[in-house]
Amino acid sequence: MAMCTQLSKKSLFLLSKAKLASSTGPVAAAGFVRHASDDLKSAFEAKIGPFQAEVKAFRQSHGNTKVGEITVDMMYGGMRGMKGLVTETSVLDPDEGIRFRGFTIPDCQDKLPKAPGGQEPLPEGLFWLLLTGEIPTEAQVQSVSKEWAARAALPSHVVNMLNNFPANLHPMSQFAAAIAALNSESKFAKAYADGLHKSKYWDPVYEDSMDLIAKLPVVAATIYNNLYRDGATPAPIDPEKDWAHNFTQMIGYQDPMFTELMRLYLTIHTDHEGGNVSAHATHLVGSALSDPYLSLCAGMCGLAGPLHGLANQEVLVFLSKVAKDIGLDANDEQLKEYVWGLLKSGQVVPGYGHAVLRKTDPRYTCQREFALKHLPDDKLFKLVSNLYSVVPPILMETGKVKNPWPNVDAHSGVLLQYYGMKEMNYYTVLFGVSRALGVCSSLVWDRALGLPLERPKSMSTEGLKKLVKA
Ligand code: CMX
Repeated sequence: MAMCTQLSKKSLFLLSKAKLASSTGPVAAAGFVRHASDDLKSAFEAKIGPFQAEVKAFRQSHGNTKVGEITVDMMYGGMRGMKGLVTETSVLDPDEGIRFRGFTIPDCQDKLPKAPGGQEPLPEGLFWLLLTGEIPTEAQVQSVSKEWAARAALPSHVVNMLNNFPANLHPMSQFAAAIAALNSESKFAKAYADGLHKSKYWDPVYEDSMDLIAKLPVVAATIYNNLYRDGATPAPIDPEKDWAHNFTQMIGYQDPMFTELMRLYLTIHTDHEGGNVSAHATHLVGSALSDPYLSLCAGMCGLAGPLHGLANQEVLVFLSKVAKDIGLDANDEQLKEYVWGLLKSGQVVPGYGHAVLRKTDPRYTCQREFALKHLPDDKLFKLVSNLYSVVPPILMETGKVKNPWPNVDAHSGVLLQYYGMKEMNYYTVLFGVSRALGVCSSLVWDRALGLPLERPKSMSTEGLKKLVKA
């Protein structure tokens, strides 16, 4: 398995602080010229001090202010609605959907830099936004693309491990295992063992996060090629191209529209505030000062559950069954009967419902808009559209589903199928590559803010009964 293009360590444009302070002019580094103002790490570092001070002052004035009540039902009910976490990168409004640092998905589609000739936002831009709170320039985004290209090579033990997994090991298990094994490279684990001062933890956590994000497309491509392309060697990374472009080339997809789709896909799946399973698991494990590789591995194991990220696979399994059992052209009555049959057999309708959202997921809407633009006559898309009108009234009729509307996973697979990616078991890996951007940026902030070990109090039913009586 060929290693990807790797520039030498020195070539990474991580300028020393002294250099940054004395120069904002162009800097030549390993074949490309960059500007100090394009350096993500410096932009992030500049935010740390002021935000630490803001949080400190806020806690000093309001540390004892109550922000909510906890009921017995919340404790048994998956902590729904319980305010218990602080996450800076994004906020999910039940009726509006996600805002990344205050920006909606349409805002991001409008404002974030695009690839030359492209229309969809580059995930690199969203990562910059999540980490710094600022919309980056094109030059800043290009600088992130180059940096990720330079950090992408996998250590040989991870390549060997991936190449030796049995074909019946689910792609998400392969993905999570490879991420855990990558922690041989952890700069944080090494720095911690060497006695790094806690005020500096964020630095190697940032470095690990950048390395990890850079390597994920190579891991994902190796899994894809091993399982579905007879072990084809991933194409070498082009340091002049963006992260999503390099990924699509590595898995052998040449259609520029698939690359555009991937840019959108890898942008919209990044972050969904802090309480979802993958984000919460990553944050929780990171709070034990497990390195970013181990923390993300935990998040990916959570993403692999059918009520979370695996729902994108489940949706395609469901659509394929519908097509097989009643046909792609099934009418509304047939679809209604089919959906009721699923519910009566005690199963969920995958891709519908949400623990927080109470409207159609804007991530669904933007994928629908992509489909209306690029594949309006696709039969599978039409089936998905028909289900959009059939399923919500049925879920409402059950009287118990709090959100009958479609979520992100109801739409993503159809777009992938259209461009030839038929392997539905693989879909959650794509979600995972994207989710890493959100949860890693939160992880870096967790360490910059010095957030402690997470350890909520749990109670037994007996103890809770006594508490309620008292
Ligand atoms: N189909 C059938 N029943 C559903 C349902 C669906 N799509 N969504 C919710 N329900 C049921 C729940 O299972 C629950 O039933 P019980 O009371 O019998 O246990 C009841 O409705 C109430 O659930 P809720 O409060 O509306 O939803 P939750 O917050 O408990 O669960 C979620 C949220 C996403 C797990 C749920 O809607 C679901 O299972 N959806 C299908 C799977 C899916 O699409 N997951 C992906 C979510 C997005 C993501 O994370 O990627």
